[in-house]
Amino acid sequence: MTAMENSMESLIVTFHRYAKDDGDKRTLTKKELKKLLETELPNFLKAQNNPKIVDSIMTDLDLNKDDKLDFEEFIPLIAGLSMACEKCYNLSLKKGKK
Ligand SMILES: [Ca+2]
Ligand SMILES: [Ca+2]
Repeated sequence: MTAMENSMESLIVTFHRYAKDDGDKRTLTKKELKKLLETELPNFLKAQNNPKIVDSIMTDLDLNKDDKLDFEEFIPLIAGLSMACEKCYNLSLKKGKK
């Protein structure tokens, strides 16, 4: 597999690993989302410095308002974070060139 295929697979596997906690592996409850963020994205959580961040992520992403995130609702979070990371990456590249 290519690196990109691996990244996609690891997203899917990670989603399901946390989603299966309550027996329904197709969706993340708020509790499962919190555990995923705390374990897989601790630096992101720290940077937010907001105890309500999990609630607001949930509200933002849960398009059909069932208080759960399916994979389709989860992906925009990763896409958004990737875009933010890419900006930081570009900034650090520029700094590096000085
Ligand atoms: Ca679940
Ligand atoms: Ca939902």
